[in-house]
Amino acid sequence: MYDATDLYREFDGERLPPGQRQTDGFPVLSKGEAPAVDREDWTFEVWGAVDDQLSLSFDEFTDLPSETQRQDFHCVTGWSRFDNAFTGVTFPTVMEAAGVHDDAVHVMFHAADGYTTNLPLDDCDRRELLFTWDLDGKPLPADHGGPVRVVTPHKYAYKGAKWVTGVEFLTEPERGYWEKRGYSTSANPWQEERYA
Ligand SMILES: Nc1nc2c(c(=O)[nH]1)N[C@H]1C(S)=C(S)[C@@H](COP(=O)(O)O)O[C@H]1N2
Ligand SMILES: [Mo]
Repeated sequence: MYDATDLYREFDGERLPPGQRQTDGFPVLSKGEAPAVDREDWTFEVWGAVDDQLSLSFDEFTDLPSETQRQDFHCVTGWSRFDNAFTGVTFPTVMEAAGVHDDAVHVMFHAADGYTTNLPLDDCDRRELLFTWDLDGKPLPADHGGPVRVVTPHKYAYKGAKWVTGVEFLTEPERGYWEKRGYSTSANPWQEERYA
């Protein structure tokens, strides 16, 4: 299994980022109710600055090359959950499938509940940014974003859209749901980038 739990070394920090405490549970944080999406109706779209717009069913998406990674999860409200095993497709794999244009610099993630979140493309083009459907060997629970969510162990977890429905490649930065409300675009937990 690919181990992404030591990526904190890149950010000159400790495994537990400053101001965080470790939790054994897995709290649920959403802006509203979990939307009812099942694997059969789920579609994944890629659009914007790409050669090939994608529209994939759950079976088509999970047929892309996938892997299982051990990852930590850091919530901006102050808790971290260590050693989650997530199975999914990496962001670079999606980039390759869509053929991202050279002028793409930014990314917007879209979700079934209307949630959006943005990141610079360089922060997304990383192996540990996963589109995952399986947590600790079981289908990802709906309240944690199943059928498929994004996880961003190098960022606070609000960058990881639950119930993800698509990725938009942008040639200019735009702000997502929490970013418009004052949260950080870069969201590096080791720099405590909580607010803009
Ligand atoms: N679609 C969607 N994704 C979302 C959210 C949301 O409200 N809707 N909340 C974000 C926030 S603020 C956090 S901390 C994490 C929480 O993930 P969890 O509920 O699995 O702990 O999901 C993120 N992804
Ligand atoms: Mo959050």
